Amino acid sequence: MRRIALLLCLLVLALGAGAALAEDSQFIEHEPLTLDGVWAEGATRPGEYHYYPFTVEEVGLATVRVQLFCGGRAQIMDGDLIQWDEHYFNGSAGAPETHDFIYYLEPGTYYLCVGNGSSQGDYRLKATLEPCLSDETPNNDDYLGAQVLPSGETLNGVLTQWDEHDYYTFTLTEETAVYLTANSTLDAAQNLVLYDGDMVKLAEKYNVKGYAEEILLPAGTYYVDIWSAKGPYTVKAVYAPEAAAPEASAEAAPAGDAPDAEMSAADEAGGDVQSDASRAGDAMLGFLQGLLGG
Ligand SMILES: [Ca+2]
Ligand SMILES: [Ca+2]
Repeated sequence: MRRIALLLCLLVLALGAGAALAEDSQFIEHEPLTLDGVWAEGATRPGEYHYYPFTVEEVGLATVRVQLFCGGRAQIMDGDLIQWDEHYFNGSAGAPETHDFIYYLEPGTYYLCVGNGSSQGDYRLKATLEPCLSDETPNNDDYLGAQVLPSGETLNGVLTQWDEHDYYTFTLTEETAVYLTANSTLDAAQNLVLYDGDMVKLAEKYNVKGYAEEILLPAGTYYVDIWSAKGPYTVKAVYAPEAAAPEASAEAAPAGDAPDAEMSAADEAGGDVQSDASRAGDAMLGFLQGLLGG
């Protein structure tokens, strides 16, 4: 009799252990989340982790909207399942909580994961991608992989989530008045730094919104670094003789323009702020000549 009781005890313990195992973390991979703004619906129980892969085909601004009708957590992860952001929710069936994950992403596969140890209830999520123009080449994160900035060509770039720097380069065969412009439509500042061939900093511009200046530079190689706030920008350098005479610049700059010329020129012309060049250039030229010429 005692023996049977012991066996029963062991059986109960074994069942308990089995139940505990069943409540362990469960990795559930769902169909990929399409970037078309259509809701994917689901439900989660404690210990369940619902993974939704999504693929970004071209660089752009991704928005993943997550809505929980319960408490819980959502994580956004890269293709190696390394989380870079998370949000804790305190929703309920009658009052869902919503969170948007918004990031500029490079092409690749990413994951959105819903669930944690205690989360129980319904959720839904949807994603969209706003593509950005980009002329970038790979490996431009440092000056060794700098992308050539052809004279007179406006290049589009994007500082994405893991982009610390985007480097561009141009080479002068003789002393040249380089007309350098950049623009950004972001509210946050993107900055520009000009380096010489030894990566010695020559000039720095905080917030390139409507940036334009003419800089007299000796022969040599130069690097332009765009960094800081995430998002798209344009950059251009005019340094070849044939492209150095902007035909329309005189007409493009009405006399007696407002002092806030940087902004208005940028707004009207997008990335191409010709009219701003003469003003900003004149102002900066003397300073830079002093800086470079001693
Ligand atoms: Ca980069
Ligand atoms: Ca970039």
